[in-house]
Amino acid sequence: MVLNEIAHIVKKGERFFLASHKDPDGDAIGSLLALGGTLLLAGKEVVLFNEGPIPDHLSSLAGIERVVDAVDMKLEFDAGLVLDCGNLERVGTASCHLSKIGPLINIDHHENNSLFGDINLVDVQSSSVGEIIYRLIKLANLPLDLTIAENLFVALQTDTGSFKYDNTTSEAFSIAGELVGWGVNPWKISRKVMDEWTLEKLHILESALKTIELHSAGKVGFITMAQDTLSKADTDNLNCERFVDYPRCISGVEIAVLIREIKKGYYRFSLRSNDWVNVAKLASLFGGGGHPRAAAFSEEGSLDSVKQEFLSKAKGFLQGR
Ligand SMILES: [Mn+2]
Repeated sequence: MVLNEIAHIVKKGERFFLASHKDPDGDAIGSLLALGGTLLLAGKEVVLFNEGPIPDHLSSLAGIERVVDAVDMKLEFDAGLVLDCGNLERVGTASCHLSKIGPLINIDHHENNSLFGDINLVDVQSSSVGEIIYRLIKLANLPLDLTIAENLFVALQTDTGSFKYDNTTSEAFSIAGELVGWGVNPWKISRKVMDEWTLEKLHILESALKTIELHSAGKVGFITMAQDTLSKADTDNLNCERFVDYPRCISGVEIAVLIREIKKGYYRFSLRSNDWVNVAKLASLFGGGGHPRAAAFSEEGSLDSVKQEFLSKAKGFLQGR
């Protein structure tokens, strides 16, 4: 079993390079810090890489100061571990350096993972990479403390939308329960990483809500954050990703889309589905990817043209219902 093989490598080795995807979410940072934390506690050396930018809501997690965004090419490692990345490019600038580290271990749960590692542990049944890291810690008998438990909890809580998305399995609940047993306070973590907003962010939401529009007989809902309407908002740091939940909750909507204008004529689409559409497959038509119920891609053009193109491709996924 692959997890056994990885457990053996992390037990035996001394120096590890760990990385997770750029534009990180709670799973990318929580898993990175948790695996880094347990290996440090076991007396090993680690480099924790994330290209960033680290959003505000993740910037106070324990151990975040160890995360670097540049690589020292002279260092040598016993293994490289890449977390929560569907392909090696998701790591960003460190990807070419990482490809020279052997063995390269790919730990992920995205269904369109390109299996870029020498060892690939891609478990699409896992709610989060944090869940897989928890199993690795148990199997390898690595140390666990409250800080590591909190970082794992962040990974599970954010990737399951506070334990309500349909990736929330009994296994996810049972691991979360064990982490609470280690002293994790779910409300404290929730306030820290999910449910503590600034007044400024609420005002941005107020403007964004006015952009909601329905298409395809009410099955597609858009919420748009264009630069001219929301120009002052530092949308990355404010973590507006969850604004997509507002069109998603409208009765009859199957595909909800948050469209963010990253720069003039360049849009990031965050997709969610409620019931039957596999948005990972839909996003892959635009060179993106993700999970069946949550995916993303980027597209260039005018706002009208990118919306029209999306709606025409989405049509095929909505038929038959
Ligand atoms: Mn994840």
